[in-house]
Amino acid sequence: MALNLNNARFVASYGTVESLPQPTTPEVAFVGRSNVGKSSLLNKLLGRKALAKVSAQPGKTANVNFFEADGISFVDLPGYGFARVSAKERQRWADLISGYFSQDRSFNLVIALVDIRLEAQSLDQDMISFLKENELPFVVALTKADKLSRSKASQQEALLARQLEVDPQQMVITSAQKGTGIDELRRRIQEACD
Ligand SMILES: Nc1nc2c(ncn2[C@@H]2O[C@H](COP(=O)(O)OP(=O)(O)OP(=O)(O)O)[C@@H](O)[C@H]2O)c(=O)[nH]1
Ligand SMILES: [Mg+2]
Repeated sequence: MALNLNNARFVASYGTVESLPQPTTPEVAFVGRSNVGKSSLLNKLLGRKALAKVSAQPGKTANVNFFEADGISFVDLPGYGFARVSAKERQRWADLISGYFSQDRSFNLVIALVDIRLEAQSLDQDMISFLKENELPFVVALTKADKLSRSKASQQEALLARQLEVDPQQMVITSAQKGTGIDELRRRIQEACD
């Protein structure tokens, strides 16, 4: 049956690893640097403008936020990297992200977001290495493609595939603004959660 993400709802926000709920559904998690577009892409996938909070200021998502649609949990994680928050807060986020992934959960798909405009950043490289080492199923969503021409976007895709050592088949060019790549991501989610 086709995935039906039309009845998405916010479940809850968790600020500590201990408070995370027991996994009862397949999970699709969103990871990536602060400001890369995690919450925006999640909203676009779920067809809702403001389900997850979006901000031009890096560091908007400070907790692990769970959403639910069609029996799948969508997990919006805080960004890592350059958000201007205290070292203590940054550590709390890092603990949340690694704590989430160290639990015994149903990791059906991780959507790893990378800004299509930049060269691979060391934090992106670390994230991809982490996903590979832990054998987590993942797809790389290259974000904000509306900011590049189509030819430049495919050039960047090839470059980032090389730099991150990811098969281009495992990458999807996306734009939360224009809807590029959303159908493709929905297909990947459906496959991963079947
Ligand atoms: N042009 C363009 N801007 C985007 C796109 N996706 C997100 N943005 C913008 O990028 C900024 C950050 O978006 P968020 O979705 O809040 O990013 P995030 O990764 O959730 O950020 P944190 O929660 O801070 O880690 C916002 O100003 C968005 O409007 C896109 O596809 N195209
Ligand atoms: Mg966010």
